[in-house]
Amino acid sequence: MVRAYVALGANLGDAAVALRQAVKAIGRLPLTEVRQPSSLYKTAPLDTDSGGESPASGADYLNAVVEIDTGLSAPDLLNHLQQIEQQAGRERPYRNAPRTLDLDLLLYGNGRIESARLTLPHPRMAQRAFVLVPLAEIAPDLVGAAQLAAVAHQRIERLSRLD
Ligand code: PH2
Ligand code: MG
Ligand code: MG
Repeated sequence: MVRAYVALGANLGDAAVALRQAVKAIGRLPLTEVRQPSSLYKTAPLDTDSGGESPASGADYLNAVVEIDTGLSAPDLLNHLQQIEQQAGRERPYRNAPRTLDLDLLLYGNGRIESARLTLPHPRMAQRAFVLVPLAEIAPDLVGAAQLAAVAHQRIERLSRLD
């Protein structure tokens, strides 16, 4: 089994329901168990295409991170995560369009991968409070104080438990 972390995000439709259902769906994947979800967070939308992550227009997101143990390979896990996105009605009309559900693989053990489909660790996670803050909640050893300080200007508010 490999310890892995998945970031969840949504800013279209009932995002809280989408994130809760996604955690359940991840727990039903073959060879996979959810160890713990973070709390649910409300976050300012960021433009993640602009190099540094700058403010974007659009609705606030709900974000969370879930810790799992999995016997799936990283590419297989990614396939399953994309299936869950599709079942949640995810459409991709353009890059960074508002989404009913976005599942991003952040970390897969100590795995380092650079393929066309998948880069691990997630190359931009350190720039995003909406990833680092929930990750630090459930895996404090993985996030340094300096990393959190670097994204402290990004708006993020803890809402409630996710489970
Ligand atoms: N995801 C994006 C683009 N911008 N902003 C926030 N706050 N949360 C996200 O999950 C997010 C975003 C692309 O996946
Ligand atoms: Mg994604
Ligand atoms: Mg994303």
